[in-house]
Amino acid sequence: MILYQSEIKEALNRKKPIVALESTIISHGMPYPQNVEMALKIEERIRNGGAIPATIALIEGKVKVGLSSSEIELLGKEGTNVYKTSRRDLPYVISKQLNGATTVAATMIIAQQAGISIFATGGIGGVHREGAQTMDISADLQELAQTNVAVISAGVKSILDIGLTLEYLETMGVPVLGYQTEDFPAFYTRKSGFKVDFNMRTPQEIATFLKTKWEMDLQGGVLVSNPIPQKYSMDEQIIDKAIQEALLEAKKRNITGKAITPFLLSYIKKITKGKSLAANIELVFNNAQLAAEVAIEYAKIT
Ligand code: PSU
Ligand code: MN
Repeated sequence: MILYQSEIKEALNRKKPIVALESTIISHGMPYPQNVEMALKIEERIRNGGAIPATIALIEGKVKVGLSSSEIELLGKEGTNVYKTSRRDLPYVISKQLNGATTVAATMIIAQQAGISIFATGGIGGVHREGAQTMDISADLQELAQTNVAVISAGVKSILDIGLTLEYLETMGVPVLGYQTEDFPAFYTRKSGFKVDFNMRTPQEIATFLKTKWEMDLQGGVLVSNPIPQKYSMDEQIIDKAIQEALLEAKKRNITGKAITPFLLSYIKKITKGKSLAANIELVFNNAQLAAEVAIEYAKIT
């Protein structure tokens, strides 16, 4: 059972444009209090863009679509004490009545159940480096293969193996769109050295693509990659060096599994003296803006 904020319930009934937002980015992806500021501001950006924001999380085991500001504050303040919840964790967190922050995968599942097709985030999980040996492949990829939600992200961080991540998506039949770019972006920077499948010039083109896919009953999501704006993008050498150092440190400390991404993010922030966090926040806002535009176009044609 899903608990909807009244504004979202009304928006769903009236088929207004809605953008889903995840909550792991709040609790595990950024430090307090910047995480709470980001979470509140992203909602404002979506509203200013003409759509309704729907931040998704589990509060005392209840599936919530739309959070109050005190619930957002709770997730941000509690940070990694909140249960990082992906597909496999949903029944545990719900039956134990825990607070859970939803990953891209879990947010997609709940968004689809709620009838929300457009979802904005920062970056998705992917195939980790050495993933061919460790088999550390985020459940986000498998979710994109089966759940009908478009995820608007700034590409994939090079803490992951970007090439293998794209190969996996191709195998699973997940289209990778670029917004006004041929290049698949690398989160902190605008280019990864890999190409997107299809370059989309307008939010309308993206909306038409989505409608066409789902009208054909082709199950699964679409990854929309939206490069970080030039003025906020990081120096490639600085970020690459920070990522290398963070990966070494994670290995030294034997950090694996679901803890690895949060560890790398906070370590990279430390090495870059906060620059990576500032870039992360800006790219999230940029994705929210595009997601609002796509949601508006999609609502017009469906
Ligand atoms: N990348 C970020 N920030 C994040 C995440 C990824 O820059 O907060 C989170 C997202 O919620 C994503 C999750 O779905 O990490 C992937 O974790 P894992 O690799 O354990 O599946
Ligand atoms: Mn993993």
